[in-house]
Amino acid sequence: MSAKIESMPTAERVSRGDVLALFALPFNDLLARAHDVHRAHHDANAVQVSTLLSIKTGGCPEDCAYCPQSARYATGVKAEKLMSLDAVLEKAKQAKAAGATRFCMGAAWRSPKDRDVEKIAEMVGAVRALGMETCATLGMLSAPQASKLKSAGLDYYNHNLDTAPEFYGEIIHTREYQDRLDTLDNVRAAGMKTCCGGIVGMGESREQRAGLLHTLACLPEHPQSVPINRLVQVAGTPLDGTALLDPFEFVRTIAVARILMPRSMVRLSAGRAEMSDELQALCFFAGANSIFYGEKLLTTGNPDVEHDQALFARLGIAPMQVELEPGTVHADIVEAA
Ligand code: SAM
Ligand code: DTB
Ligand code: SF4
Repeated sequence: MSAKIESMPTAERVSRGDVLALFALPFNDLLARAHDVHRAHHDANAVQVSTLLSIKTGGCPEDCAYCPQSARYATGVKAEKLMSLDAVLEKAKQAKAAGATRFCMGAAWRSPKDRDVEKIAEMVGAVRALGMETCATLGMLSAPQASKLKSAGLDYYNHNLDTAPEFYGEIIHTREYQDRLDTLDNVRAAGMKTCCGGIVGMGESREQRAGLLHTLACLPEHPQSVPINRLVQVAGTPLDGTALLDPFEFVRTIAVARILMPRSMVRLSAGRAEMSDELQALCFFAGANSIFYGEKLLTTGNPDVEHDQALFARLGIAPMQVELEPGTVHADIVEAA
């Protein structure tokens, strides 16, 4: 291993070659290294839990090749209208009662209209008043829209780079990589935390997985939350039938993300329903410390709450407590599962 990699305190000094060298380490060396970084910056036995809700499902004009919600693919997902405030609030209360500390609202939009942002702002305020952290993923945001959401109390905005710049054009044709970077700039400038990661298992090469992580680590600031999704293959999408990624390569991706972005929360995101408990445990050891919790992601399945609670108990993992910014409502202590 090169001295440069041994003493890699910040990603700014890291080249894509360095990232590839991490991927190429013997598995045990990579995991030991990632776990040390994890312990140095986080409680290794605490995992943050967020619940997702699709507040506006399907009918999306974009052509993301992985996505069941694109109107271009026959996936059986029905286009629905934006949910009402009351219905969203009810779901947030249920999520809180089940033990989630963050509520993430997702909409199948290219970008929201200003009148949509008004409605989402109301939802954000109401969810936050429950004492939950708030997150939204609504597509591209302008600077004024980002400010409006920040003022409403939105803690995190999720907007993924999805993959390496050079593979992106094979997956999405309806918006540019730069559009994504611009939205992230607007979110950061508004003072919100970014939740930004990508998807692996889309047929990309290891070099391209390294390219995704390298790009994330070279953003002006590391995203506070880095979701690593394993492609959920959905019939009707162009990526259905893609060769499955070696599970150890997935663990390596988590480990490299942990080393490159030591302080970020690394989210073991979509794809858990298809993972064994043992694979998930390896991911937690490699540095994953947040998950989506609840039976559904946006349109696809996620492990049952009871299953996740049992897995946490078997591993001695406790759900992380919420830490809302000062001056805002504080959540009750969430009982460990
Ligand atoms: N429409 C908005 C957007 O694209 O930014 C927000 C919702 S979109 C569903 C949020 C993210 O979900 C995508 O960027 C992608 O990373 C992830 N995603 C969507 N479909 C997926 C799938 N089949 N497997 C894994 N991740 C997926
Ligand atoms: C993210 O990175 N993954 C989540 C969340 N951010 C919005 C979405 C996963 C979606 C999986 C496919 C579905 O359920 O529709
Ligand atoms: Fe639309 Fe988002 Fe799905 Fe792309 S990922 S098709 S933008 S909902």
